[in-house]
Amino acid sequence: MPADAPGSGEHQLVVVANRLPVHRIDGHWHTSPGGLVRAMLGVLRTRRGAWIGWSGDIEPGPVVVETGGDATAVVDTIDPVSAAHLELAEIEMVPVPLDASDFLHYYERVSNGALWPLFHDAIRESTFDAESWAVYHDVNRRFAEAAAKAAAPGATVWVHDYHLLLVPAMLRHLRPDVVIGFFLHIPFPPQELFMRMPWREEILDGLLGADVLGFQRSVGADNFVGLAKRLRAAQPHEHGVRINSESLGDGRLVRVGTFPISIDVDEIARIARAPETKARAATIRARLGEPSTIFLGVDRLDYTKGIDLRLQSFGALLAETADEHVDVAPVVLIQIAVPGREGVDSYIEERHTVEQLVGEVNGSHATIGFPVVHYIRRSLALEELVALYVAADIMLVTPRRDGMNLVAKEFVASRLDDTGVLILSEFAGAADELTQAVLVNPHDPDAIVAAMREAIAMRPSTAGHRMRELRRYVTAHTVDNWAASFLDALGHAAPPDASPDLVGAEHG
Ligand code: ADQ
Repeated sequence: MPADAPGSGEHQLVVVANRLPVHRIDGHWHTSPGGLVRAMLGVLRTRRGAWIGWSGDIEPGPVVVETGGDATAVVDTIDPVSAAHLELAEIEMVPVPLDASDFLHYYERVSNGALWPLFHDAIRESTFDAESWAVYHDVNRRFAEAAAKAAAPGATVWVHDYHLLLVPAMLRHLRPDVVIGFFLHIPFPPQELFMRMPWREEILDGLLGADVLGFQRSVGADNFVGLAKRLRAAQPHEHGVRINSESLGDGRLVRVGTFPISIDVDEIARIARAPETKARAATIRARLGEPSTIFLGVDRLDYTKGIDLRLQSFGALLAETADEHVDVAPVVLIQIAVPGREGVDSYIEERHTVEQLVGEVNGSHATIGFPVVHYIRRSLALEELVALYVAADIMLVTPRRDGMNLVAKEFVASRLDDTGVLILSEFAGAADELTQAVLVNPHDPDAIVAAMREAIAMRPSTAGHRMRELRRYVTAHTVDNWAASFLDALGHAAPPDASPDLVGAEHG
């Protein structure tokens, strides 16, 4: 499409994300859980919105590639468009089909094998290969084309996350009339790590196609601005950077900001308040034998989340207290882990590491009928998760690195009586906001043990004061506020002649 092509779509707001906000269970489509989806669907409904993303089905394609697992198996296909329509009548769902080769190269190899580890401080080695990158590029182009087709003249397009780093510039080329936002859910790495990326200039140029670039933490925004200066001679500006290159749109302002994501606080509080949830929490405590302290971890089974680190420290805590004959027992840890990305080797290894540690700690400290670690590797309904948040005494959130970490905020929002202690990694984005948590360096095993001891020993009045402060903060910073502030920034980026409907008018 030529650069001056008129808008061909009818949607004033278009969300572009790797996944559509629906998934299929037993052949039926359901809206995916999570505050992000709820917040975005709310905004899309009020603005004649469209959502562009992958349905999760792998289409039969011309290339079937060996992965060593069954991740590329071709599955049956039902028409995701019509099925999704049933669930989300007012929002247009635009599926971008992926075949087995796309899934392997775009999703597994580049997104989760190269970008994810590097953007999380290179805590696993990234693998870079040109063939996979070519597919990533191609898939990004298809997402950009779908967005270009769906967007009305002068529309707002909001692109999400590391799967789609090239989309902003591709879309700007196709549709210079639209306002483009990009939000990165994961950390943006320090310059020296980013410089390892073979495709560093292309990624930077891709992002610089946006009008507004949002990051979880200010450190990520600063890292980005530093790189844009270093690699593209961009001029720092009060609100971001000014482009200093013909091909990227000379003189154009790219706004760069910090937009810490949050949760649907009302939804979590509503569930926490329900009598069934309280009853379920009491049952959980009773089933565990009324322990003095319940530690809880809830994570995707991902090496960034530091599940192994907390298991090791939990084992060390039990060993130390046994040696000291200090009576902190019975103390238990419930670890919920959602499986995922099982076609990527480092995830298979992480699962083995975690499961071996669970066995070791239980082998050393369990008694008949009383395991000390209760490990559940499956996805749970939100109601069950909240019951666990309510039942627990101490929440362990110890990622090696995390963009935000919504579990920390969900725990806080569940603690309606202001009891409980949150132990939170300094390396989670949430640490910038949840400063009344017990902040810990998860790379230091002794520090985690010390934090666990501090949390166990914390006076109820101190814990109550800290939880009250945390809850006040989370209640005042919801996912709706987050979406509104990003759309507001996009409104400021819109050209002055854009219609008020396009510029975040309802968020003022
Ligand atoms: P994630 O890495 O997926 O997200 P996180 O922010 O912790 O991580 O969110 C996980 C979500 O999954 C939570 O809402 C939680 O309730 C849910 N969940 C966890 N375990 C579950 C289980 N067993 N069953 C059901 N649900 C479960 C990425 C970034 C984060 C960033 C978010 C949002 O890596 O840093 O906070 O995006 O931007």
